[in-house]
Amino acid sequence: MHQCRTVLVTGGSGLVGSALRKLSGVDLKYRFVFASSQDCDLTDFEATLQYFRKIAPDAVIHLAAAVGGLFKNMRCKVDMFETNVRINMNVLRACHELGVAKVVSCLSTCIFPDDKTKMEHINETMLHAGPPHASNDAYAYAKRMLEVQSRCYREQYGHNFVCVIPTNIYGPHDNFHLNDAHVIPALVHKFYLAKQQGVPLVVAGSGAPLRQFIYAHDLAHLLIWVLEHYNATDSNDSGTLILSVDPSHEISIAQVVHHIADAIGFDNDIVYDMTQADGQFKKTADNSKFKRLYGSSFAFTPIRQGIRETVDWFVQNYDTVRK
Ligand code: NAP
Ligand code: GFB
Repeated sequence: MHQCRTVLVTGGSGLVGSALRKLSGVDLKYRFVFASSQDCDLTDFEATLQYFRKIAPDAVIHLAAAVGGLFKNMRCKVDMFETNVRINMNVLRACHELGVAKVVSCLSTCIFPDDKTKMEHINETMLHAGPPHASNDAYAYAKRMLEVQSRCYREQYGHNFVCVIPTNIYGPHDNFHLNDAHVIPALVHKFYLAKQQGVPLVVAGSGAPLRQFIYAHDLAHLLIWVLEHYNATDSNDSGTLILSVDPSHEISIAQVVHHIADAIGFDNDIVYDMTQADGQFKKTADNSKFKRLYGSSFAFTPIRQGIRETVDWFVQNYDTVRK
C-alpha cells in the first residue's frame, strides 16, 4: 500500500479505536482520523457519505459496531442485528462510491459455526459452515454479512476490502457496564465494587468456559500491519484473517477471575452463580494463517500483565470510564 496518507478509523472512540489512537501518534506515514458516533451516525447513509466525502480517506479501518458481552447479545438481538447491518452496509457502500483504496473490517470469532467449535480449532475456511451459537446469532449473522459484502465488492469491482477476525478483546478504554460489558471489564468493575463494599464476588455461570483473549494494544499493532501487508489480491485467499494468541494460551473464565482478583487485591469469597448462562463453551481459534503471513512470532502481551494494566487504568479513571 503506497503513499497512503489519510486513514479513517470508524469506531475510533471505543476499546480498539482508543488503542489505535495511542499508537497512531508514532506512525507519521499516515494521518489518522478517529470517528465516533458524535462525528457521524453510520446508520444514516447520507450522513455517512457526506462525512466520508469530507474526510476523503485513502483507507478505512472499520471498527464501528453495536458491541456487547454475552448478556447484552442475548437481551438485545434486534439492535445487535439491525444496527450492525445498517452500519456495515453504509460504510462499505460509501467506500465504494468514493473509491477508497483499502478497507479493513472487523468480525469476531464468536460468529463461527458453534458445532465446529465443539470438535476442532476454527479457521478462516469454516465461517459459513453452520449456524453460530444461539446466544449471539443476531450479532454473528450481521458480521457474517459484512464478510459477504466485502467479498462481493472484491469479486464485482476488485476492491481491496478485507476482514480481520479477532478473539475476545480487552484493555483500557473498554465498556465496563455491569450488564452489557464483556467478561473482563464486567468482572473488573464487579471486583472493584465488591472490594469497596466488603462483600463476596459473584461470577456469572460455572467459570468453566474457555476463551482466547487479545490485548487491545496488541490488536492495534496488528491492524496497522494488516493495513500495510494483508491484501486479498490472491483469488484463492478468503480475504479473512484470524488475529489471535495461540490455542495453547486459551484460559478458563475461572482463571480470568483469579487473575483479576490478584490484580485488584481481592481477598473475600468468590462464588459462581450457576443459574446464569455460560454461553458458548469454547471457540478455539487457529491462528496459523496469521503466523504464516506475519513471519516472525508476534510478542503478544501476557494475560496477567494485560489484566493488571487494565485494572490499574480502570481504578485511576473510575469517574470517567464507560460504565
Ligand atoms: P466499542 O468499545 O463498543 O466501541 C464501539 C465504537 O463504535 C465506538 O467508537 C462507537 O462510538 C462506535 N459506534 C457505535 N455505533 C455507532 C454508530 N451508529 N455510528 C457511528 N459510530 C458508532 O467496541 P470495540 O470493543 O472497540 O470493538 C471494535 C470492533 O471489534 C467492533 O467491530 C467489534 O464488533 C469487534 N470485536 C470486538 C470484540 C471485543 O471483545 N470487544 C471481539 C471481537 C471483535 P461512540 O463512542 O460514539 O458510541
Ligand atoms: O465476554 P463474554 O460476555 O462473551 O462472556 P462471550 C464470556 C464468559 O464469561 C461467559 C462468563 O461464559 C460468561 O458466563 N462471565 C462470568 C461473564 N461473569 C461474567 C460477567 O459479569 N459478564 C459477562 N459478560 N460474562 C461474546 C459474544 O461471547 O464474545 C459477543 O456474545 C462478542 O458477540 C464477544 O463477540 C467477543 O465470549 O461468551
